[in-house]
Amino acid sequence: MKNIIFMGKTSSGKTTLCQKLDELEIQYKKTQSIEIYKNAIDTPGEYMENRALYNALITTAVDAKVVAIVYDATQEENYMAPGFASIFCKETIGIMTKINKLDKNQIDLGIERLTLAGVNKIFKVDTIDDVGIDELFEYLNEIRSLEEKY
Ligand SMILES: Nc1nc2c(ncn2[C@@H]2O[C@H](COP(=O)(O)OP(=O)(O)OP(=O)(O)O)[C@@H](O)[C@H]2O)c(=O)[nH]1
Ligand SMILES: [Mg+2]
Repeated sequence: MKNIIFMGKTSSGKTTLCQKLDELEIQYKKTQSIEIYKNAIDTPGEYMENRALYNALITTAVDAKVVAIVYDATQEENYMAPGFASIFCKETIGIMTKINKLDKNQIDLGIERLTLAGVNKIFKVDTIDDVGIDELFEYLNEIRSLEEKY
């Protein structure tokens, strides 16, 4: 079982997070289908943008301990339906990316949307500038060690 599955709209920063977690070179690569990394499961943005593809997200999420909704507040559209997190029946977190590019209004709106979607916890990160990544990784290590303990 993988630690985390990333889902969120196109260009929200899912693959970049996968590369960061696996300590790979950060390199742009459009995700065309579900991809398995050492520490994470990556999904294409289209799966979040098209409700007909939610089933693929639900079935793939079974193989992860935590669901992460990756939210890019530099994009105005919101693809997260209220209560979206409840379809997974497992710990669901929100990760707001590109935080260094955001103003306060964008951050507040992002928090409101992620909260409405039903996430348990929100991380604010900039994967490229290495902001907030340590907190996210610490949280993932905690999840991993809890799992080993019980
Ligand atoms: N400044 C900044 N750029 C980011 C961040 N995360 C991702 N990017 C950039 O955003 C672009 C898209 O990132 P990806 O990680 O490929 O996005 P994705 O969510 O995997 O997109 P799809 O595969 O299309 O679903 C790339 O050019 C990244 O370099 C971030 O935290 N800060
Ligand atoms: Mg991708």
